[in-house]
Amino acid sequence: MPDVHAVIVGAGFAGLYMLHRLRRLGLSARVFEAGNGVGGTWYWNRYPGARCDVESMDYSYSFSDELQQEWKWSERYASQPEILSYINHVADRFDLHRDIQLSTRVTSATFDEAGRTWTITTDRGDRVAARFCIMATGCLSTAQVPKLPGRETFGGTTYHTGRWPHRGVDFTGQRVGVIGTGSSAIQSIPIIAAQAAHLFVFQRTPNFSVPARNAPLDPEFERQVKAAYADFRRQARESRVGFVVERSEASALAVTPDERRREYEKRWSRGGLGFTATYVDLLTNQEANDTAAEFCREKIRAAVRDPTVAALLAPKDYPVGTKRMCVDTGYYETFNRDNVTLVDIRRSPIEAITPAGLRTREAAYALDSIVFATGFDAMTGALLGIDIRGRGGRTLNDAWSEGPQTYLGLAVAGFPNLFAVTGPGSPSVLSNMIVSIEQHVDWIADCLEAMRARGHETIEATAAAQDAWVAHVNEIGHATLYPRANSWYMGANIPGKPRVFMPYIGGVGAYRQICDRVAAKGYDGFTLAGA
Ligand code: NA7
Repeated sequence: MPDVHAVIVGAGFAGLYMLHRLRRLGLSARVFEAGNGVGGTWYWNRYPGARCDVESMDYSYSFSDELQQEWKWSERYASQPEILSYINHVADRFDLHRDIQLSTRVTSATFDEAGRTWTITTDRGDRVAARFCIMATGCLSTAQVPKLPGRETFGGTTYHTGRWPHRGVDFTGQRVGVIGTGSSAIQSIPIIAAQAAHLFVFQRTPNFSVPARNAPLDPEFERQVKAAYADFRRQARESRVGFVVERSEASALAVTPDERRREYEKRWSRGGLGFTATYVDLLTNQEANDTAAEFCREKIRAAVRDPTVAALLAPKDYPVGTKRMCVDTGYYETFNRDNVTLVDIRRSPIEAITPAGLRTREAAYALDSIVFATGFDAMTGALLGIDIRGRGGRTLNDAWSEGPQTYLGLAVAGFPNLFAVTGPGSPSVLSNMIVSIEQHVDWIADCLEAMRARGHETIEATAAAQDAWVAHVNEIGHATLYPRANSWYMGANIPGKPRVFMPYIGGVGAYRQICDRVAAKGYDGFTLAGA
């Protein structure tokens, strides 16, 4: 007999809500969390300037109307500390802590076919048998630090943005190097630059970034949303990306250059991620995309005084939006400061970390601190970091040796009773994560309830349904411009990782309908078995 109905791995937004839903069904669950607190991404990513780039009225749970009515966000985009206090509030309010074991990393999960149970072990010596194993491990939770020679010889201090010290870091008077120019770097660089004696930014690939236009939350907007929150949430669930943006159905090529410019200007001054929804074909037609990319490059040239630096900051070799768009506050302007130097490590790569700093092919840089803003082994890293063994002892690493294979991003053939919340093959990182998390958690909870009602003990994706889903995810991914970029969506940031477009780009509304249809047809594409 299993010890609990389900083990949930991770106590971020996904794990907490999963626990809450299972409790409401009267099912026992135990949560293991590697951090010494709940919050997942928002527990770990405490770098200066860490902030959500989905707006705060959207980036929150919708499952409790009392919660969403009572909670007050202070800004248009919530900061990391505010989101973390929200998550802690949720954990307290719904009495979740008592089933969560912190500072405990799950090391293995093994399916026993005879007993139809998962055995989960941890680095603290726990060994728990569960009917279901639910991976709420996050899409961006395995920090990636490049294996540069000499790292251990560095005489100063190194940091990774996703493993930031809780006490905070004061860079005053220091020579600081930031490696990477993704979202985390783009948020932290303006703040580090204001503190440091000198900041060197080591850039391999420039990114497109739109201004956030963050501000205190408009009380009138808050009042309007709260007066009709149910409808606001419904629209988000039915949308493409899990929040409503003004979305044009026109082609960028069907309007005059003047009209296009006006429209881009309007979006740019509004700020935020809606920019790539300006025209319907920006992410499917290179020529259309070029018009938006050139607009962004002009903005960079206008913001940065030194034309050489501006040219280096302007992305040229991939379509705008095909690497995750960044949202910033004063990023490009930071390069006008006398104490900031941009170093092109595409032309002159970092050769080694040295006791005094680092060395590129062309020059040596003396540094007191190095900040690795080098991202994550996205979408699969946390899952493959656990020794997961399904039917016949087959490992997930083996099953995914050519890239992740899932049915709906929720389940894997050969791994009965294992679910992934926002796994590869679901909209996940292409959406407002909270909307996608709630959808998956609700789907899984409903599934477990239906199984209990019908006396089923196992559910497993069929290989045929999985193959068809993987082909569909690929087909629609490759109908877009996304595969043209070396992005973490493609696994391109991790040396040796299979190059596969991992998220599902069909949109969260359409995807939800597919999942609902699967359930309505008695879990089409799954095999269910009784005791
Ligand atoms: P990202 O977006 O993956 O950015 C990582 C950055 O680090 C990016 O500029 C990379 O350059 C750079 N990088 C990675 N490895 C190296 C090595 N070996 N040498 C030099 N530079 C390197 O991670 P973030 O944490 O900024 O953001 C992750 C997501 O969190 C973000 O998209 C939001 O969804 C929230 P590259 O582009 O690979 O050339």
